[in-house]
Order: sequence, then C-alpha cells, then structure tokens
Amino acid sequence: MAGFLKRKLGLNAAWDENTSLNPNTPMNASLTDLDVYLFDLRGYLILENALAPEEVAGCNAILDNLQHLKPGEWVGHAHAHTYTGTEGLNVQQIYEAGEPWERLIDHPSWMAKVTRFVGGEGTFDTNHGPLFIDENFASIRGPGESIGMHSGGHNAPKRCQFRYHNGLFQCGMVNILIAFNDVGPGDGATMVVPGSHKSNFVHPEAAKASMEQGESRSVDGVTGAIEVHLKAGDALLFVDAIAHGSAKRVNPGQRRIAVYRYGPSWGMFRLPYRPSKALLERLTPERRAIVWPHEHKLFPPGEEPQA
Ligand SMILES: O=C(O)CCC(=O)C(=O)O
Ligand SMILES: [Fe+2]
Repeated sequence: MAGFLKRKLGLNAAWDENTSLNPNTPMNASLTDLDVYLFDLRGYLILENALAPEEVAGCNAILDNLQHLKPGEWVGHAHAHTYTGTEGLNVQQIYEAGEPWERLIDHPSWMAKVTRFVGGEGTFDTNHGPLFIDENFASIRGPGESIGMHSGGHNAPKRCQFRYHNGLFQCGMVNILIAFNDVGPGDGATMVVPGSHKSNFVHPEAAKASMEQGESRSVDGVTGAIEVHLKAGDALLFVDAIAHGSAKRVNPGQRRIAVYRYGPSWGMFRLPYRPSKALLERLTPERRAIVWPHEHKLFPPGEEPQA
C-alpha cells in the first residue's frame, strides 16, 4: 500500500504492505509468474474458487429478490438497466445491494492481480488511491439472450487499453466477471478472442457478431473465439481491450454473473450512477477509497458541492 493512501486514510503500519488491501488475504491472492505470462499473452486469467460457496450463496440470495426487476426500476440504490435490450437484466450499482456485494469491492482473491495489472503505483495514476471501480453490475440472462462482440486491440480507447511499459502493466480497465452459477456449454458463456487485446486489425467477422442496439447478436461461431466456462464462485479477469462478448444462452434457466470494472484512481463513473451516502458511510476506508477516490473536493466559497 502506498504511503500516501495510508496517510489519506489515517491508517497505521499494521495495514500490511504485502497483502493487497485486505489483511485476510488467502493464498490464491498472490500474483504468480504464470499469471503475468498468461495475462500478457492471452489478455485474461481464470481465477478458480475466487469466492467461497457461502459468498456465492449470499450474493444469490440477494439476486433472488432482484431478478424480477424491469429496466428503469430501482430497488434501494441499485437500478435495473439494459445496454441493448437483448442481453438480459443488468442490476447496476450492485455494490449497494448488501454486504455480500460490498466485500467484492476489494476481494482478496483478485486485489493483488488487479492492482498490478492496472498498475501506476507511485505515479499520477494512483494520486487519489490504488484503484477506482467505474461500473459494477450483476447480470441475469435467460434463454435467447446474449451480448455481441465488442472491444479488441485495434481500437482500444485509453480507458480500455492494454499497456505494458517500462516493466509495468498500465491497463486502463481490468474487469472481474464472477459466476454465481455454473456456466457451461449452452449457458451463454462469456466468449473471448485470446490475444486480441494486442490485435492491430478488426476481426473480419465482426460485422455479423458485433453488439448492436435492439439486435440479438452473439460471439457464437466467430473464428478464434472461445467460451470461458466457469463454476459458481470462479472469476474471469480480463483486460477490457480483449475482443469479447458472449454465446447465446440456449439452455433453460438463468446465467448469473457480476462484473466489477477497475481502473486508475482518476477515472470517472461510466454511467450517471453515483454511490449513495449510506454506502459511503458504511464502507471500510479501503473500500470507500476504491468506490469514490475523488470524493474529497474543494469548491470556491459559497458554491454547492456537485458530483
Ligand atoms: O456478458 C458477458 O458474458 C460479457 C460481459 C462483458 O462484455 C463485460 O463484462 O465487459
Ligand atoms: Fe464488455
């Protein structure tokens, strides 16, 4: 943990340097040479058993009460949303939905890896803190639903870019996609084109597979794309620059996942959502620093604070 953040958060030396943001870091939190090699090569890692069965159950119990939401509806500080109208229900601001979701903000199973891949420690990138979550949502998808292909190294905007420079990763957006039930063949698995975060060319089959408003597209059949099968509690870590999307769900039932997107501390929220006061007040300082690193602002005298 950088000294500036310790000072900012008023933490003392007992907050261990080597254990990412959480003192209870388990063994699987470490970043191995193989993780580094495979993330660089393929643009993603699979983190098996990232969540314990009780953690999965805790999140699922909350999702059971949110699954009937329609886009536009609020429950507490979480909001039902859709990107294309064909990819199922997104429950945005899912970190507002209870402690089982709050703990994912700085979960020890991925913090060390995400922190290293976003990088920037000791530079302006960590001016406000180690990381920032610019979007977080749960996704519930049923039969016939999918998300089309998007991203790819050929046009990676800075916000989503894969970058390795001067011995350090400097990725703009590292996503953690967690499975809350088993996702296998026919379940509408996330699909990636391994290595495409470094691609210089748009995929020649993008026209038929790309995300399109109101059209049900999927990555099925795209040359070079693979389905990422996960067990409940596994997580897929990927740089957003990788070309990705999902297969169409053909099996009955639901696919349940969530995505937390991490970037540098100066980032801005992707969507107009902002964390509630209640959430900010109850979060640990470590989590609060990731949820809203730039919360502390100085306005000219007499001017109202605004986000
Ligand atoms: O729904 C999926 O499997 C893919 C989600 C996705 O595109 C993302 O998290 O960026
Ligand atoms: Fe995506």
